[in-house]
Amino acid sequence: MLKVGVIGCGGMGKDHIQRITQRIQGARVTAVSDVWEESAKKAAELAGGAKVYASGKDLMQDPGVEAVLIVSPGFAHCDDLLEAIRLGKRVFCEKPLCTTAKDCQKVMEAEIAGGRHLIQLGFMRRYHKGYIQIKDAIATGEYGQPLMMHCTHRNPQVGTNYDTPMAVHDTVIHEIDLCHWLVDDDYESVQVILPKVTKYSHRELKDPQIMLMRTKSGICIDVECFVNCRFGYDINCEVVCEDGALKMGMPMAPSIRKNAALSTEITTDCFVLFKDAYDAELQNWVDCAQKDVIEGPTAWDGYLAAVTADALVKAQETGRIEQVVTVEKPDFYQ
Ligand code: ISE
Repeated sequence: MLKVGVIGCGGMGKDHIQRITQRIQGARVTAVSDVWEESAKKAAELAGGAKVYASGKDLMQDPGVEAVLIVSPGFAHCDDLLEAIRLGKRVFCEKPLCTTAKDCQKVMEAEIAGGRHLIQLGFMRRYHKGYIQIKDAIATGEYGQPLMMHCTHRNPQVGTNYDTPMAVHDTVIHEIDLCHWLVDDDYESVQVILPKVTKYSHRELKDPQIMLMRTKSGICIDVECFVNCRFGYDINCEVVCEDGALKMGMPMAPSIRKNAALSTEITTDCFVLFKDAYDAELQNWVDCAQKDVIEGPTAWDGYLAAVTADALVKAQETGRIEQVVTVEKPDFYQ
């Protein structure tokens, strides 16, 4: 039984605690920490009585914590990640790895210096059946080389604190990771096109946006990001290859004939759409602890996402094509 400490007991932290306690095999939550004591205490109850600590550093000293889940705000990740690496504890870290590319690099370097793969990043969409089917189909070689990808990422609505850069950091960050994983390629350049703004947006948010990404081998990806689309949480992905086009089966719901109409439900909630993916990613992390490997997204993926996101935010401002300049991918992550 893997003994897990959870750092950060907000909504997502509690969600993961319930997941581990109720649905994941082979793990239990033995300790929790949060800057808000009340939050930590409530989370400890959800886990069926875990120890409560005031900080991630204290929690990691507990010998009853073999592995940690970092679910605190992004700005707090770097220090806890470095401490976990120093102590040799396995980590599942929610996105982002760190808030700056420089900090992501520091974490990669520390992990490489330690010589063991310890960090899995929470890009859970890689565990969604629809994307896995597309990746597997590409790998058969039957459809030739991928040339283009068309994605949509639509939310019914967002809060008034959601602004233009958040379309990159909060939303398209998923496609940034997914697309390079699907075609096993890294990014070369990006551009953002800003269409007419919807009446449902506000001054600080340009919505919708079209984000373009070109990979090193020349695959062109377009992502429509529309976070006030009103009609649902609508996620689509099509990979156009030389000998065929692969479109993800979405929505995963029956089409219903009734009252002289044909309809298919679209959920409005990302946690409903990706529930199974969240469960599968954590189960995989727990299972991998037995084998001392990491199969999911790594610190390299976190670094690449951070550099690509920075370039996209710059492109939102300049309207120009911006280069994605990374260090060379270390052998450790090949
Ligand atoms: C949110 O944080 C997510 O991760 C959702 O998948 C995304 O659709 C949404 O825009 C984000 O705010």
